[in-house]
Amino acid sequence: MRIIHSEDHRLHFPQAELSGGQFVTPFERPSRVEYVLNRLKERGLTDIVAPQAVDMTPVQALLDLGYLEFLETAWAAWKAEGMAGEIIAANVPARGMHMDRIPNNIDGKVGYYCHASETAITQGTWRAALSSVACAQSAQRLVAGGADHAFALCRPPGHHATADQYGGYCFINNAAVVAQMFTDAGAGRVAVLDIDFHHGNGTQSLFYDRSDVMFASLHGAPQDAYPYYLGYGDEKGAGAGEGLNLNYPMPPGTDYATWGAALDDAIAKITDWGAEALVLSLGVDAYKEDPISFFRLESNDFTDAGRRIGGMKLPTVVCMEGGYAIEAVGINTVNVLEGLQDA
Ligand code: OKP
Ligand code: ZN
Repeated sequence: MRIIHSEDHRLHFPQAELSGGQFVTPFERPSRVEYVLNRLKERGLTDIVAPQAVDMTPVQALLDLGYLEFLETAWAAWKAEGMAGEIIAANVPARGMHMDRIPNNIDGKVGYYCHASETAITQGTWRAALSSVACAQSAQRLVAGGADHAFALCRPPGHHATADQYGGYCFINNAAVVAQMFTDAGAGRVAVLDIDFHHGNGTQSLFYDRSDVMFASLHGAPQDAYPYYLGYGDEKGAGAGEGLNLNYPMPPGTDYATWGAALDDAIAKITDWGAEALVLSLGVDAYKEDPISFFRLESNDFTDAGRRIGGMKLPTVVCMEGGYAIEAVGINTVNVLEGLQDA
């Protein structure tokens, strides 16, 4: 399996994340990628290449142009306003306020385009986000060209990013861009399967009313887990997308028996629907030791999950999402990839 990786992910590393009322070193940090790369090499997965240049056409087709412009220019505007630190949202439009009037002031704009203030924007964030989507796009081209699988070692991750909001460590929704590229190329049915511990609210919202992309997500129940305000089981899609959004919210302490049953259900529905291609949003934060999550998967469960997903025999683009138990991130990620290949 070819792996697409860019060093430019390092351009995004905020000094701090707001967590529990304190500024802490971000959980989503560059060393996560190092652990994955080291494990890939240890396991003989050494076909690692840099991405081709980013193609903005599908990105612009899918996302809000004002949002993209904001991400590209926010740092300069923030600094021009004399702000001393990194960009952190301190205000957001809330109940009873205008949701669709965009302020001129950069501090107001930041809140408009942000849904979670733990995520900072830095000088290099835009370029890092573009390198991440470039990895995903190169992986898509390989799979569209006939490869069974390709792994985009995306960082920053993408699944919380919507058409016009960043948050949850995500800026551009890499997996959604891949799905869009498949449909642009003529695929009538593309499935996005999201096994990150957190609900893929961005991916859900981007495809909620579309008949050509099915979205299935296994995640911590929103009553108990970020992103809190989306991801309930009764969110089933709308209009032409009715029935094509599948949420599997699960409670604290969920183990592989329960999680694996949800996975099997999602796999059966993707298969019955007749998906032609699969995008796997691969977070490994369902792991028992993850510092910000509450499922109980063991490392070998990730291998089994990879096998079950690989059993669909669909052309598959894997996009890296979350996973914060730093040393196990490499093992668990590569376990999924090996399971996929073995299936
Ligand atoms: C991104 B991905 C830590 C709370 C962190 C945001 C979690 C973002 C997860 N005190 N909240 O889905 O792994
Ligand atoms: Zn996650």
